[in-house]
Amino acid sequence: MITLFHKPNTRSARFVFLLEELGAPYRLHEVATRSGDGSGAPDPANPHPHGKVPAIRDEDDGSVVFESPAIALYLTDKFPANGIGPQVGDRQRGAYLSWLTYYGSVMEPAWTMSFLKIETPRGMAGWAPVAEVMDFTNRALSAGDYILGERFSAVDVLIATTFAMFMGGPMMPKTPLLEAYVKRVVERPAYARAMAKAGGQPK
Ligand SMILES: N[C@@H](CCC(=O)N[C@@H](CS)C(=O)NCC(=O)O)C(=O)O
Repeated sequence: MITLFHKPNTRSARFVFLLEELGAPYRLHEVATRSGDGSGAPDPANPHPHGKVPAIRDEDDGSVVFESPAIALYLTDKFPANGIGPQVGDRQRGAYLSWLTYYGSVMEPAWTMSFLKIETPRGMAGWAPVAEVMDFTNRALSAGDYILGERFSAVDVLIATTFAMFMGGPMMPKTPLLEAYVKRVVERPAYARAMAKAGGQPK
């Protein structure tokens, strides 16, 4: 049994989507967090070190996992049956790990810098400018329906749900390719089930 520490309309909603895709046994533990306007406070019941969501606890052994790429990897390794996360020995494992990490370490900082209108210091920052990130992503999606080609994976759960929210703004120009990609992902039955349970789309 997986406990997902969750708050509606946040990044944790996409883990309801992933858990639904995986057919994993889970329960939601709704917690309070700080909000962007400075209101709210971390919930002492939330095991995330910074009081953020998502975090999960695996009730089988008490393991706590935080940070979205780590949670995605943990869950797809633990529940491998439907192939949403390429396993060790799969030729796509390397690409899977790279994209999960790229999402957290490159895409998110690039989008945040772009939102804040701060230029990425080349040669110093560990990520790349948003235009390069979007170019790379568009090129990946030109080769197949999903980031890993023809195979839907947990990488798409992270990336497509982000595009669903922000595409069309200056940091994520809308392209027919990205629009079709988002539609393909959010039309999955697990997404509708998850949004009904999560109390709102990821933000
Ligand atoms: N790097 C974290 C980010 C998590 C995060 O910032 N979550 C937001 C909600 S979308 C949050 O909990 N904010 C409350 C806070 O910053 O205290 C991840 O990808 O899991």
